[in-house]
Amino acid sequence: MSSSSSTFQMGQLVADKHVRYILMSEKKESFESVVMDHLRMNGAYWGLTTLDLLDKLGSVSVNEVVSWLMTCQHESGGFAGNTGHDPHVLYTLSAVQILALFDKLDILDVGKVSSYVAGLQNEDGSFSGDIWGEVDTRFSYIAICCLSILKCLDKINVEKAVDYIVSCKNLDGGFGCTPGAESHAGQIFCCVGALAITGSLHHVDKDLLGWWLCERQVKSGGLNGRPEKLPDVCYSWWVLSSLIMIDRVHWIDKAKLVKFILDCQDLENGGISDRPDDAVDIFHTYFGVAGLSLLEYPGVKAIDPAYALPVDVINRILLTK
Ligand code: GRG
Repeated sequence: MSSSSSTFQMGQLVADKHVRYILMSEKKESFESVVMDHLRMNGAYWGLTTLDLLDKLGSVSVNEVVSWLMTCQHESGGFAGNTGHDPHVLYTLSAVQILALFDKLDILDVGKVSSYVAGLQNEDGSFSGDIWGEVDTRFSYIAICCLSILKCLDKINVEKAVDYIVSCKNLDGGFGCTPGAESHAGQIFCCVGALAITGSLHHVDKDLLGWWLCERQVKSGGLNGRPEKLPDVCYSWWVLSSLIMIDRVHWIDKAKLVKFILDCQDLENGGISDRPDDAVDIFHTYFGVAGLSLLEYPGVKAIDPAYALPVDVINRILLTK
C-alpha cells in the first residue's frame, strides 16, 4: 500500500526506491513474479525501460536478460511472453524494445522477426495478434512500431494499414479497437502512434481529438481512459503521449497531473499504483515514470511518445543506417 499522506517528503519522485522495487520484483518468489509469469517479456520491458529513464539500466546484467529473452523466440520468428509459451506480437514488440534499450538488435535475425510480424497483416490492412487471428488496432501499432525499429516497414502494405486505422476513427475524433468500437485512450495511443510513425497524422482531427483527450483530466489531476471512468496512472501515458503527438499537450493542467502521479507512489517501499493508496505494480510504475518523463520531470530521461522508448535510444536507431 502506498503511504502518500504523510511523514514522508511530499511532491518528490522517490527514484532510488522505485529502482530497488523494480530490481526486487525480479526475485522469483514474489507474488508479482508468479502472476506475471506468462507475460514476463512485457514486465521486463516495463521494468527495464523505467530503469533506463532513471539512468539505472547499468544495474542489470545485459547477458542474463538477453540470453533469457532469446529462449522465448520461436521458429516462426515471433517471441513468447516467457520460455515455453506461445508467440504473439505483444511480446515480440517488447523483445525488440528490450534489445533496442541494450543496443543489442544485431543479435536478431531481422528477416525472420520481420517476416513473422508482416505475416500477421490481413487483406483489409488490419493485423492479427497471432495465429489465432484476433484483430485489434493495438496489433496495428505494434506491427508498425516493431517494423519501424527493425527498418522493415517495406514488408507490409503501409497504405492499407493506415486505411484500416482510419476506419476505426469515431465521430468524437477518437479511435477504437475495431471499426465502430468505442473510443478509448489506450486505443487512441495505438492509432495516433501508428499514424505518427508512418507520417500519416493528417488523418487526425487534432482539435476534436485534443478536446476529447483533455476532457480525460478529472478533479484530482489524474486522467481517465474514457468518460465517467476513474483516473488511473497508466492514462498519464496513453493520453499524454497522444496529446503530445497531436501538439495539444498544453490543453491539460500538467502540474496537477504531476501531483497525481507522485501521490500514487509507495514512498516507503517504492513502486507506483493506479490511484493513491492502492497496491503498486510494475505496469503502473512504468507508466507513472514514463508520464513524468513526458511532463519533463527533473532527473527523468526524455521518452519518445510514439515509440515508448527513451529518446536517445530511438535517435541511436533511427539516425543510423
Ligand atoms: C509499447 C506502450 C506500448 C504499448 C504497446 C499493448 C499496447 C501496445 C497498447 C495497449 C493500449 C491499451 C488498450 C491500453 C489500455 C489498458 C487498460 C488500462 C485497459 C483497461 O480498460 P478498462 O475498460 O478500464 O478495464 P477503464 O479505465 O476504461 O475502466
